[in-house]
Amino acid sequence: MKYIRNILIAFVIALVLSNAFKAYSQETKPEAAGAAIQETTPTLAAEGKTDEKDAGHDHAMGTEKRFVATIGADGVQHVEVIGGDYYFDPNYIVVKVNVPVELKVKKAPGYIPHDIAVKAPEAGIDFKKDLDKDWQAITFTPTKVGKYEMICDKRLLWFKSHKDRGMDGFIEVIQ
Ligand SMILES: [Cu+2]
Repeated sequence: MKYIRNILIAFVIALVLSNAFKAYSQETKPEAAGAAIQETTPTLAAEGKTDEKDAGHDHAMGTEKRFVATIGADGVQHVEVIGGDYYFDPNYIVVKVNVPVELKVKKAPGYIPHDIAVKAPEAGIDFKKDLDKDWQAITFTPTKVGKYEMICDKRLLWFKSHKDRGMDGFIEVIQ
């Protein structure tokens, strides 16, 4: 029994490592492309250390997916967000101030762990939840108009954070 378990563990480790390697080689690919290497952006830009938000996104879901919440018959703004590798859908949520929000979150299929976090206690929004394959509800009432960052704060070893990979969005609270 122990033997089988060890094989399983080794398999999972190999899977994680191979995925990490794949992600890493995808990241470094632009540097290897072509002879005109002087023309391309310096290596530092590929590290995701740039200030321009979009430059750090190396995934297909870099575009904004906006969702404007409406107030339901129950007086609550219902919002659903799915997090996957490496995106939030939607990634730009607009809610009204001083109206309760029920944010339902879940994880898209896949073995990479993700969470969703907003740290804006000054606006009544302060949560962090590990995403699960089942829907989980987060409730809060935004109390201050503004734009608050929503991220996945996971990171595998020394690789780029999930936030830098695209798990980065906003909750905008409007009047
Ligand atoms: Cu994540």
